[in-house]
Amino acid sequence: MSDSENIRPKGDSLATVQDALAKHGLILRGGFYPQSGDGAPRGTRTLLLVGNAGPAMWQAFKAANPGGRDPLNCWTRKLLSEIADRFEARVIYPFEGPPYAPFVAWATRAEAVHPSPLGILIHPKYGLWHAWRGALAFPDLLNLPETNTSTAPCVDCTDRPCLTSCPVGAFADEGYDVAGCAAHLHTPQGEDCLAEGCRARRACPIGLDYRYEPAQAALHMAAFLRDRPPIR
Ligand code: B12
Ligand code: SF4
Ligand code: SF4
Repeated sequence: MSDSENIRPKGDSLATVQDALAKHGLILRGGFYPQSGDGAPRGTRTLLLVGNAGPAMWQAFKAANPGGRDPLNCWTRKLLSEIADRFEARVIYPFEGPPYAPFVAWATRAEAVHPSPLGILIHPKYGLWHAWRGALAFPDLLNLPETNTSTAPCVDCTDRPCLTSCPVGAFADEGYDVAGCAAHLHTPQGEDCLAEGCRARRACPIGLDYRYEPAQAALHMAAFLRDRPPIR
C-alpha cells in the first residue's frame, strides 16, 4: 500500500475518497453533519453518501463480473467495506433491512435532490437515473464535498408525463401501487418495463443522457420482481 492510501480523508484529502470510489464508477453524493435523531451510527460526526449516476458504475460492475444471486449488492458490499476500512469509517447500505437506513432523508440533507411526483428523488442533472449505494460514517469533522444547488426541475414541468405513462396507472392515486405494478410486470405486456426500466421513469425529460442502459435497468427490475411472485 502506498503512503497516500493511508491518509485519512481530512481537508483536501477528501479527494482520496473520491478517487477510491471513482475506480469503481461510484461518486460522492454530498454529505452532512448528523445530529441525534438522524439515524446515523452513534459517534458519527460526518456522513458522506455514495452513489451512482451515468454509465461508470455499471461498466465497473460488468468488468468485475461478480455473479451470484444478488450480484450488485454483493459487489457493493465488498468494495465499500474495503474503502471504509481503509479510511477508518463505518459503512451503511441502503439495501440492508428492515429496518432500512433513512437514505431518502439523508440524501435531501446531503445535496440538492427533490421529491418527484413518482415518490423517488429527482436530481437536476441526472433526472430520475441515479441511486445510492452506501454511506460512509466518520468519527471526525471532515470538509464536505461541493454539490449542486439547483432548484427542483418538476416545478416547471407542467405536463408531468411521468404521471400518465404507467400502463396500469400505478401513480394515479396517492402513493405508488406496488402490487398493481408487480401484477402488470408478470404479464406479457410488462415486458417493456422489465427490459427497459419503469416506463413512468423513462417518460421524464430530465437527465436523458443518464438513463440506465437496458441491461442495468433489467437487473434492477428483475430484483424488484423477484421478491413479488404472481398472486394466484
Ligand atoms: C423499501 C424500498 C422499496 C419498496 C417500497 C415499499 C413501499 N413503498 O411500499 C419497493 C421494493 C417497492 C421499492 C421499489 C423501488 N425502489 Co425503492 N427502496 C426501498 C428502500 C430499500 C427502503 C425505503 C424505506 O422503507 N425507508 C424507511 C422509511 C421509514 O422511509 P420512507 O422515506 O418513508 O420510505 C418510503 C419510500 O422510500 C418509498 N419508496 C421506496 N422505493 C420507492 C420507489 C417508488 C417508485 C416510490 C413511489 C416509493 C418508494 O417506500 C418507503 C416505505 O413507504 C430504499 C433505500 C433506503 N434505505 O431508503 C429504496 C429506494 C427508495 N428505492 C429506490 C428505487 C430506485 C426503487 C425502484 C425504482 C428500483 C428499480 N426497479 O429501478 C423500485 C420501483 C420499481 C419500479 N416500478 O420501478 C431508490 C430511490 C432512488 C431515488 N432516485 O430516489 C432507493 C433510495 C434505493 C437506492 N439504493 O438508491 N423500494
Ligand atoms: S416528468 Fe416532469 S414532473 Fe415528472 S419527474 Fe420528470 S420533471 Fe418531474
Ligand atoms: S414499472 Fe411499469 S407498471 Fe410498474 S410503475 Fe413503472 S411504468 Fe408502471
